This record gives sequence, C-alpha cells and structure tokens, in this order.
Amino acid sequence: MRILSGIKPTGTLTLGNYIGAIKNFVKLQEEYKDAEVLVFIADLHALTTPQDKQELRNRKKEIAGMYLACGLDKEKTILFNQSEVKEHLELGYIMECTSYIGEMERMTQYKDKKLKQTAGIKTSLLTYPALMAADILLYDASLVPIGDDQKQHLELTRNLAVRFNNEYGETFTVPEGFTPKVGKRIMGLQDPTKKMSKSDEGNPKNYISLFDNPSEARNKIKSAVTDSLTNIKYDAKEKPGISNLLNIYSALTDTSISQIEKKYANSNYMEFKNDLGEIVFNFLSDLQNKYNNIISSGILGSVLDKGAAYASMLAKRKIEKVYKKVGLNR
Ligand code: ATP
Ligand code: LTN
Repeated sequence: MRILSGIKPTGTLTLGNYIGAIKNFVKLQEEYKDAEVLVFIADLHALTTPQDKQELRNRKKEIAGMYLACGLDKEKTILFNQSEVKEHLELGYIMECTSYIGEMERMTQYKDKKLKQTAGIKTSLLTYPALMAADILLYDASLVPIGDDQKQHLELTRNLAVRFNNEYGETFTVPEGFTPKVGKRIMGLQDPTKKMSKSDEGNPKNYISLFDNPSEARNKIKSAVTDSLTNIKYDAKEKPGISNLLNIYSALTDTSISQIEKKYANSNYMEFKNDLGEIVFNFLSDLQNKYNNIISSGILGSVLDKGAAYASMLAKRKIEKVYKKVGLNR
C-alpha cells in the first residue's frame, strides 16, 4: 500500500497546512506501519503562478525540512522534489490526453485563482489537475491525505484513472482521499469565513506561519476575530471565529471538541484564547527547534537524493507500462 501527498512551495507554510495535511501524513505513517509513504514538494505546480527563483529554492528547502520536523520518519519516508522525477511530466501529458477541457474549467480552485490574478493566466493553471492526477497515479497511491480544498482534484484523479483503465485495460489504482475529521479547513484568524491561506501575505495577522515567532503567533491567536457572544460552543455557521479556534485547539492537543467545550463551560473567550495562545506558542517553539536541528545536521540533501532515486525507479517502471498501453512503444 502507498500513501502519497504533496505541498506546493508557494508562500509560507501555515498552521492550516499542518493541521489539514502534514499532521495527517505523520499519523497515517504511524497507523499503516507497512505502507510506503511518498511525500513530495510540488515545485512544478508552483510555476503555475509567477515565482521568484531564489525564493522558490528557499521555500523548497523549508518545506522539506518542515516535513521532517513535523515527525515524518526520515528513514522510512520517500521525500523528494517533484521536478527531479521527470516521469511526473510525462504522465501529466498523458493525463492531459485523458481529460477534457470542460473538466478543467469546472475546477473551483482554477476559477478562484483566475479571478485573483491580474497578469496573464498561465495555461498550466488550467491543466494543473492533470499533473496532480499524474503525481498520484504514477505511484498507484491508494491513500492521499489532503485538505478540503483538494477534494475536487482528487475526484477528478479518480475519474481519470477509471477512464484510462476502461479504455486501455487495468493500469492505475483508483485512489481514496483522506481528509481529517477536525481541521480539514482551518479558517483565517481575521476573516474566519475564508480558509487560512499561505498566499495571503498581505495580511499576516490572518494566518499563522510555521515559521512565525512563537510570541507573535500567540498574539495573533489573542487578537483573532470572534463574535460578541461569550459561551465557548462549536457552531461553524453562527460562530465561525470561535469554532475555528476550537478546531485548532482540538487538532493541536488531540482532544475532542466536546471535551474542550466541557473544559471551558465556565470560562470566557479571553481565558480560552490565552490557553490556546500558549498551546500554539509551545507547539511552534518545539517545531522550530526540531526544524533548526534538521537544517543544521545537513541531512536534507541526502534524504532528498535517496527519495528522488527511489521514486524515479518506481515512476520509470510505471511510465513504460503506460506508454505500452497507449501504443507509444515500438
Ligand atoms: P494556497 O493557499 O496558495 O491555495 P494551499 O495552501 O492550498 O495554497 P498547498 O500548500 O499545496 O496549497 O496545500 C497543501 C495541503 O494543505 C493541501 O492538502 C491543502 O488542502 C492543505 N491546506 C491548505 N490550507 C489549508 C487550510 N486552511 N486548512 C486545512 N488544510 C489546508
Ligand atoms: N494540488 C495540491 C498539491 C499537490 C498534491 C498532489 C496533493 C500536488 N500534487 C498530489 C496531493 C497529491 C495543492 O495545491 N494543495
């Protein structure tokens, strides 16, 4: 069994990325002891929007280091940069030849990002889900941990796998998405009706970066927007702010929402926010310590080399099979 996921090296990593995605890679790795866990830095996907090349290089390193700092087992995890395994591009093209333009145009993330962009929209922003499907199908991954916003892309991947299998015979495993019960969509701290996004660099109080100074992060929690009611009760519709903070609390402490509600039954928002501020402070201090140790130990290069070599070996075998199926062999 293979578990696979990727993160784009654009913007800083947020608490949303950690809770919605990275934390679950680690949990699944512990749960499925025999599974192969492939985790990659989706650098090719980053090029769908304009990037500064030096910043891109730095972000890639940050994500790789954070993956390990968050608890992925460096001996067992196949960690690699997407662009170092060329077969992603080859299968990406085959997936473009399997999908329809109409399907791509229906993707809500494409529609959203297209609206936000002022300069020219790159062709790859539209075709991006074909490359994402390739990322997954190349390794016959059966479980893909993702946040809520990626569900539609995963559904498309499943459709493409089935379509290809029907046309050319059984070739790809049809993957399942894995979305956590709590924290599949962490919202902005200033605007709890929109997801916490790392592309939100204009408004740093709206998100917590995993690289934030822990004291600053604590303050961000304290100044998070909440309603004027006072009881600490989960209600995502009527009380999105406090519900979002409850999700963060629950995910970082592995405590159920109802247990937290009970604990704070006689407390006000300020007491609750103070405690959550401390939890976030301790979480970030510990995580950044681990991150700094990983970076200074210098192991990252060899982990990424080993990961790319192993992933390439698997990918090469698969693409040969696919080329044969579609008639690209001699
Ligand atoms: P952008 O904000 O620029 O659209 P992103 O953060 O959604 O980018 P990635 O960094 O590639 O894009 O996302 C990595 C993973 O983190 C994905 O599985 C995504 O669903 C998840 N994720 C991102 N933001 C959140 C969030 N606010 N809550 C929960 N999960 C999230
Ligand atoms: N599209 C995802 C990142 C991503 C991914 C993947 C996730 C690229 N390829 C394969 C899971 C599996 C995003 O933007 N968050």
